[in-house]
Amino acid sequence: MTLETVSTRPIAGQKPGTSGLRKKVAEFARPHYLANFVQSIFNALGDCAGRSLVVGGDGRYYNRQALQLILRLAAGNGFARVLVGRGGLLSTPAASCVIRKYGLDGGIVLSASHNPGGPDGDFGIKFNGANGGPASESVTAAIHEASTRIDHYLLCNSPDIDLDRSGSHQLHNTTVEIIDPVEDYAELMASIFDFPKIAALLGHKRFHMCYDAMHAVTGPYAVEILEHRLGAPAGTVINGRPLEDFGGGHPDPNLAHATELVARMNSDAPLAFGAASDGDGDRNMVLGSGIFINPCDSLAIMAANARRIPAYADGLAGVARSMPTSRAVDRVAAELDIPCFETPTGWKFFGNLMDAGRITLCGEESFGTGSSHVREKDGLWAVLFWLNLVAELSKPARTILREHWQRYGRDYFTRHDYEALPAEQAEEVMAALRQQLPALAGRSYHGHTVHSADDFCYSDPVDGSVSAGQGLRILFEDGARIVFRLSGTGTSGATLRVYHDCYQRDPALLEQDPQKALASLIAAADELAGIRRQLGRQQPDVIT
Ligand code: VG1
Ligand code: CO
Repeated sequence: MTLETVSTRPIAGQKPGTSGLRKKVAEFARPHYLANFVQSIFNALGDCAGRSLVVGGDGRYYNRQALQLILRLAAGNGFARVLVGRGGLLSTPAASCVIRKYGLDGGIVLSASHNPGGPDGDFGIKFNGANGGPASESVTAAIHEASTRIDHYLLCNSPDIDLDRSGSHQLHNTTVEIIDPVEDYAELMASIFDFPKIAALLGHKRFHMCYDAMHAVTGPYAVEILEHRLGAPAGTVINGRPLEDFGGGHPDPNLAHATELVARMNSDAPLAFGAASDGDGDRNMVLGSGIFINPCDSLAIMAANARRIPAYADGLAGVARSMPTSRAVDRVAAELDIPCFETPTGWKFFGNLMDAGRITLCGEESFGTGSSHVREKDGLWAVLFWLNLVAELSKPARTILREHWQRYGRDYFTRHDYEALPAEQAEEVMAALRQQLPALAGRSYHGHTVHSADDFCYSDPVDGSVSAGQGLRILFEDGARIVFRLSGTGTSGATLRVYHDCYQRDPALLEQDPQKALASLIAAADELAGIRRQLGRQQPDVIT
């Protein structure tokens, strides 16, 4: 096995977005594209000799080819040890778990998360650091910067490795170990939750649940944990086999995409509990019978009940949510008298708060919830949290949700996405709105008077770093709020996300359809941004 230096030139556009670098498969498959980016990660890290990494992905198309190349590059760069999930698989939270458990220097996760896969679909790559979390903004910037200066990469001319069998391989000075992708993660889950209690619930004749893995990475994890370790009947996990194209589906756990789960929840033999995860296993959707639990409410309920879960019995250091997430968790934090932080969208902003011991739980409206057990959001963890709560409280999920609203009031929330907009047009709409912000206070839109408006700027309380331009916020005098931002995870055109929320504490008004409860705010958002007028869109493409 020889080491080779391959000459290359910078490729434009290798700039990671909200969560790593995401592009069409065809772009990643271009000559030098992936090698350039991976070498840029290594260059940003500095001397890689003697270091250790974990690598794995969500199993989508191009996962295996990409992995083989990354292993050659890692060997070329002198890494001492690289762990790889068997079959090339590792969910995002499992990769975070492995980095932390084995004290590795970092990890590379191959995933475009909830974006569709297949030859015409998307591929993605993200780098996590030694704390197990997504690279911070400064590291991401350094990687991008390295990609603009790259002139060669280092490769070990080694043959492909058998990814499907556990075992050890030597590539030059690098030891590659194929590990069980599920084992460490399953053990971690067993150390957090009351498995015997959940097992009793799952074994109960009248409790039926369904977990939709959407043919993405969580299938093997959910089968092992729910069916094998917790004794749920075989077949509890549906679409459990990871497929390169996710079976043609869109591995995004929401009511629009988890269609098989939704059908089963509403069938003649209704289920008590349903859940789904996304491509790389970091998102979750939780359904009670006849009810959808909004992720913002889910985070608040977890915070309010955390002491009932073994790992959080001593209480929470604090909580955090991304800015567009509703303020339901803030109300719980105020009552618990613990700090509540508001961060920009994307998990990378939670890491510092966790490392500093300032928060235990955090979440985003985009079906992401997590805790300091790893440094990523964690889909299956959230599902187990809910199952543990249902078992502990001996109440159905829908009752837990309704009682929470009765006690704290309800933060109605909805996000409207306008997809595949011409990028320039979307930028123009945002720029026009940004310009108007200082003049908005005092003006009224569909019965809501603006209190204040700004472009969210975050100062990290731990390292003092500042992240500006994180979303346009319009706060109204009645407590309602609208947020506008452009997605940072798409691969073509632009997606405008409009987030609406308002607070209701009247016990008689807690069970409305969010689209109705928020109708005047939705109309206000349209008027403010000119969604129909400027963008010509009559309705959103996706409502969550
Ligand atoms: C979206 C979500 C954001 C989430 C990100 C990554 O980003 O809004 O909350 O952190 O996806 O999720 P954006 O920039 O498109 O709004 V995942 O499951 O891709 O890791
Ligand atoms: Co994801």
